[in-house]
Amino acid sequence: MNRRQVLKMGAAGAAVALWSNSSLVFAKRADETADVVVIGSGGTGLTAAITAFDAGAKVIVLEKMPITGGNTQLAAGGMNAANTVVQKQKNIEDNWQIMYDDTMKGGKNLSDPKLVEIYAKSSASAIDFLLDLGADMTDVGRLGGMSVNRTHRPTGGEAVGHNLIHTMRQNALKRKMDVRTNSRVLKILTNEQNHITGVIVEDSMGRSYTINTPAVILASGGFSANLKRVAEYRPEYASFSSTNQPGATGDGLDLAVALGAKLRDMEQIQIHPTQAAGSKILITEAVRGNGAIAVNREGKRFMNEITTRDAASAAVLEQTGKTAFLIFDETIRRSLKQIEGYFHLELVKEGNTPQELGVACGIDGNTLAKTIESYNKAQESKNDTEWKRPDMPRPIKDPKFFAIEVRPGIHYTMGGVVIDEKTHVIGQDDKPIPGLFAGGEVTGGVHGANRLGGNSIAETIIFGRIAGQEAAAYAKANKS
Ligand code: MEZ
Repeated sequence: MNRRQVLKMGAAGAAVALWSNSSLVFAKRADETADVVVIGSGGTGLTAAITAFDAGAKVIVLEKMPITGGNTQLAAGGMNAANTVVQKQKNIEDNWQIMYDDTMKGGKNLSDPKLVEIYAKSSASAIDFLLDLGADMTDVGRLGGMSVNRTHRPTGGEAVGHNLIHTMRQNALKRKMDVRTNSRVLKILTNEQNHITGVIVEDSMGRSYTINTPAVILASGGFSANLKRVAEYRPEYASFSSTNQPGATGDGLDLAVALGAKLRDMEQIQIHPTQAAGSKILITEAVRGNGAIAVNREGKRFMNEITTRDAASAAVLEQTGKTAFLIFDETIRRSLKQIEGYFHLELVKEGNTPQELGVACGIDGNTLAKTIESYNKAQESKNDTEWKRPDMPRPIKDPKFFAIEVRPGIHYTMGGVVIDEKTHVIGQDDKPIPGLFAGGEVTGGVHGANRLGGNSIAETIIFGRIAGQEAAAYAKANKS
């Protein structure tokens, strides 16, 4: 390496490089300061960062992975919100109380009612916030366990996560915000009173440095990609694979626990019923929401396809081979752009008729044809006497016919650090740890024993905003 290369590296990495006796010595990077440090750059982290920045705080976002976006960038289904401007335009009647009831019921009443109330009441303004940032939330559908259409997503079937993360990255760029990838937080620092004083960070070249800050927002996500940790809480899931991005390992939980944070509901781990068999690809619940049915190897339906995830996963696991086939047609295919991705990944089998499709899947074609015919009758009469599916938006009769084989996969960790209504992280002494805030999947309490599809994106935005506001105000009051 010559001197010019070294200097270039130093500039690119903001490092302090010294040239001594022909050998390269990197000094420890100089300490820095911020009002608010955000750990994680998924939906919660970027929302919190933008909110704190707009409230006047100097913010640094630290992301351990090489790209921003976390699990949010993979989110496909949509974001739940009640009584929104978009629902009103579409004459959909909804209110926070129904969303609250659906969420509590979906979570088997294990959720923290205070958090769920804030969540449901703040959801409409979270949609306004996203529309103001430039996100597309103008289509509304329904996912499992909801009694009203309230899943907001881009019109035309673009995946919600791609749209949101792209919008947030653009907003961060526009504001010239300090967002650092390949930056892992090794430790959160506190003083004798356990007040936050800073973080120690490791950069992409293995150098550590300190950022002095009075406020830290944990937005580091869950641990569904950490199969060892999952198996510690749920040994029966040891052989499952994960739908998550590889960074979802739960390091943020360790950082918080080291400061005395209290955890809750750690054994509540969600299995998503439809991961493509033999791959890690999540087949979004929106495929069922938009009209697909699920059949078993015998060619028969075996559940209400839009029931809650725990019930759907349990039903799939009871079928022969512990897998199922999602069945849809050209009209459903056209209703959701993401389905094209499944074709590109060669996950889809097809036939010109239901019989042909059955043969392609190794299931009896005549039985499959009868199942589809009987579903179409139920769809037409809006009465699914067999499985009581409440919402059947489209029949399955527009050739070609398609199938994707699916099995359950580890998707979401409902447990995490305990927070209060202002996103303060609560310690073992049941008091807030001063200066430590958290939102999103690293926290527990919103989803109880089972999260409804579309409720996590909502959580990231709602609690990301609260954390951003609270941390910025705290930093202002505690700068010294
Ligand atoms: O909220 C989710 O996890 C979700 C909607 C996933 C999906 O099936 O697309």
